[in-house]
Amino acid sequence: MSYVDEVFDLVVAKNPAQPEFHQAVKEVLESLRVVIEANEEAYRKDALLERLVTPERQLLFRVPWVDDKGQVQVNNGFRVQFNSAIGPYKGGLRLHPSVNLGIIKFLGFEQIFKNSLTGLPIGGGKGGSDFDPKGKSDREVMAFCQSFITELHKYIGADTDVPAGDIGTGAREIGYMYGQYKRITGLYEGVLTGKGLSYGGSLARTEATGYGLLYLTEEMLKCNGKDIAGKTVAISGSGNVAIYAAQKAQQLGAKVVTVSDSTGWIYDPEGIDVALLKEVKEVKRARLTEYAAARKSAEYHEKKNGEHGVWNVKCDVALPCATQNELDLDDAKALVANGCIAVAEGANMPTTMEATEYLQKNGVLFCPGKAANAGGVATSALEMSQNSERLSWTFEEVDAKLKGIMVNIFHNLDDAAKKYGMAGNYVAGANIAGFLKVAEAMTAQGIV
Ligand code: NDP
Ligand code: 2IT
Repeated sequence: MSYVDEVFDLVVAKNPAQPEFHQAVKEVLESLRVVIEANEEAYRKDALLERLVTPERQLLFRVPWVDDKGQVQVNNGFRVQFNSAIGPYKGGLRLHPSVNLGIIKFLGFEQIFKNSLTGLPIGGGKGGSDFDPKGKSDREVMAFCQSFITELHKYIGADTDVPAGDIGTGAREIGYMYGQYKRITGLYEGVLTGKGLSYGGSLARTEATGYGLLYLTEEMLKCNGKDIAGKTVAISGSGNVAIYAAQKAQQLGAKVVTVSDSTGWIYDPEGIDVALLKEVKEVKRARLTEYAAARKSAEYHEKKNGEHGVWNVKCDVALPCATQNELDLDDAKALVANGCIAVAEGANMPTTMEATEYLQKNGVLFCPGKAANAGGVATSALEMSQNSERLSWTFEEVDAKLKGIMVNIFHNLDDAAKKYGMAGNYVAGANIAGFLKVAEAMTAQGIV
């Protein structure tokens, strides 16, 4: 049996009931087959793949907190420090009731290659909790965040592990966590990114993932003889990534006609009103029904039977920006039938493997999340740099660096795909380019 197949079987056997982790590993290992097989004995002797798929450290902890009724609640806390070959662990914290160890491991594993692709010195990590911030008061969210960081603070630091936002973790949560970290340790350091501007945050970090997604999409289209201007874009989600993806798409001359949340979706043929969307989601923390109520041109559709809705709308470019496995084979068929030319993932692993293969086989340009959404973590690394030198850069400076990084990422994966005989396969290109740097660093550092 080939080394790649052996290691995949091992991952399934050793990590039962973690389907998302298996899925992420499978996609990466399939892409790496050609690289590994060219040098199989050396990699096997060093157990390089076994080390790559095994986190350096996994922290599981209890998070007790008191709700507004005086009742004690208990959540599970996670931090997976996956790989530090090229820099301190770096990656977000997800707060969502669906969070479990397998989901955090899939996200941490993806983060290794994403962070490598940015070209910046950051290793891979991820964390979070099954806490649901929805419907909680600010005081309850603060109580949770303080309890969470009271345990986690022992294992993180500006030069060891630097968490940030993800689903359910935005500026409010990062602020509460930062305050508690500082109070316990007495350190005013860049231990978290996505901080507020008044206490060490970076300009453009809020916008970075969505903007970066569009910079990369623009470059991918350009290199394939196409232009983002004038295109119709379907976006899923209505959180941090979706909002700033919609804003940048419009600035680049595209029309965004959909957004969604976990209960429903909007079709707005006149183009999404981003200012209204921000008011509904960022200020009021309300449902999309409020967007529809305030805008005549918008249709609201309730989600039924797990359907995803937005992918049935006619579009040129699709940008999944909500969560994993939200674009399946039926959705891919609908996109192709409607003439979609490009899909770029704002979320982590939003497209199933079958859907990805179908899109690629049907000539749709497809850029995976570990490249397309890397602008968020790249700008987090720029926040770390600013914190280290105790200076703040202008919005224009950070935005220009972000754009340079995204354009560079696209060319790196395009070149890697060509070099290994898979021109246009950006999934393979991203996995190979991300892997090679990490593998070289792991090999140079010996058996650790
Ligand atoms: P937010 O919490 O700001 O927004 C998440 C959005 O996705 C909401 O609209 C939410 O709807 C929807 N959503 C979440 N879970 C589900 C679900 N299970 N089913 C349907 N809809 C869901 O998160 P972000 O925008 O930060 O993150 C979105 C994606 O982008 C995630 O995959 C994340 O890992 C990825 N990402 C984020 C980065 C960042 O910098 N924030 C960087 C790179 C990737 P509702 O409000 O109803 O739950
Ligand atoms: O998935 C991701 O890359 C993030 N949630 C951002 C991580 C970060 O450290 O900014």
